[in-house]
Amino acid sequence: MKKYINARLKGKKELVQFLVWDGMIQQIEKEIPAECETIDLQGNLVIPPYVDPHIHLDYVFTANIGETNGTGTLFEGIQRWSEFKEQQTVEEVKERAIKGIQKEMLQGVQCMRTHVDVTDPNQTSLKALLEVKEKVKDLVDLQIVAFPQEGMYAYKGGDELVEEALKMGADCVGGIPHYELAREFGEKSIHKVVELAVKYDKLIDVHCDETDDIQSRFLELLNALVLIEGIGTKTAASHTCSFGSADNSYAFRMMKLLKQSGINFISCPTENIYLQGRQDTYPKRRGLTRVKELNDNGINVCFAQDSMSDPWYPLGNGNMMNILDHGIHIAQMMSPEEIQNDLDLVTVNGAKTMNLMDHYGIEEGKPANFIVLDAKNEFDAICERAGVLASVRNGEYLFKKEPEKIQQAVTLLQK
Ligand code: 17E
Ligand code: FE2
Repeated sequence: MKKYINARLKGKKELVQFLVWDGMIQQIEKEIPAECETIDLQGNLVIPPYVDPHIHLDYVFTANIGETNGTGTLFEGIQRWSEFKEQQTVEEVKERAIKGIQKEMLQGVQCMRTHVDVTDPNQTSLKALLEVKEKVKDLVDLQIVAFPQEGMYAYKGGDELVEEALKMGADCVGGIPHYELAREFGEKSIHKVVELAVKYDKLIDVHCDETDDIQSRFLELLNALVLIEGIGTKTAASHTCSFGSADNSYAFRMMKLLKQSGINFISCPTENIYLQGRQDTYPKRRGLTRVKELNDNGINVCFAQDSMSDPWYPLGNGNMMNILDHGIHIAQMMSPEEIQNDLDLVTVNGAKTMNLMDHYGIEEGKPANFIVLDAKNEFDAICERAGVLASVRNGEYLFKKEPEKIQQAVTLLQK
């Protein structure tokens, strides 16, 4: 049994204690009299672990292996990846993916959803990621999306590869309608995604409308289909960049329908501010979906990393505070009330998107999974881009570190 004392939970002024036994949070109270090992959290902010609900672990650290992406566009990224992917082995994918997970884990992430390119008759990436998932299962919740990077209907047999991947053990059905050869094929792919999700009882996560082209409105169809099937809350629309460029009257109508289905949104702020707007001169669009409006309308929206050094995006380091900082700037979410809740965008909102709420959150009866930030409150955490002092899973440290210390040589303010 362990007792954590002086924990500052989100939105609470008073410090609390919590008792952990058998990897679970047994009790949260102001004062718990139990005599046992006691860990002092020193008034720091304790939040549920960071969630990265959208990453491509089969792509990480491949940015500079072949030709680099000279135009910085989504489409050249897909082309560069296509040239590269045939040469990779299961062992190489595993090694890179583990490196990517390790990087995120050591910065407080405990839940990840990875897309895996299944447009490969050998299923090299999927085989690797299924092994990795098993290997890391005690350290992170890892979900796998069967993602047809080169389309479902852009060549023959694409849809069958997605179905095969689901049978092999992928958790979610993916799609890329804006990349299909014609709008009708994009629509067909969305129908197929929903059909497969129902048939195999899987979650849905579609790369949806990752373009500035306002004619790309596959979100509308995806939302309508999952609404009718009653599986909106099991569905995520990733990127939805074109919705950020959409006309207000269209968005107004959509907001109501999106709320009705319970669909979740994943925005990748660093990725899409970098990839989108490439055909604009000036003014230049931001490429992000309507994060602030979705949030204001009570629609679940979260942020994700998407890439770590891949053909789409040269940087990316798995630091969710970095993603959050960019996201709230680009989406303009910095009112006092928004700052109070911004951490939700990289924690609980991601967990909801991943359908993890049966075991996610700092509550009695849930696993003792949490991180300790080097900050005393939400404002300081965001303003200072607070580091993660510790990550605890099932009551055990994944890591802990000392707060940063500087030796001050010069004093500016004299008493
Ligand atoms: N693939 C894709 O279609 N879009 C992206 N942003 C990445 C991969 C990273
Ligand atoms: Fe992606």
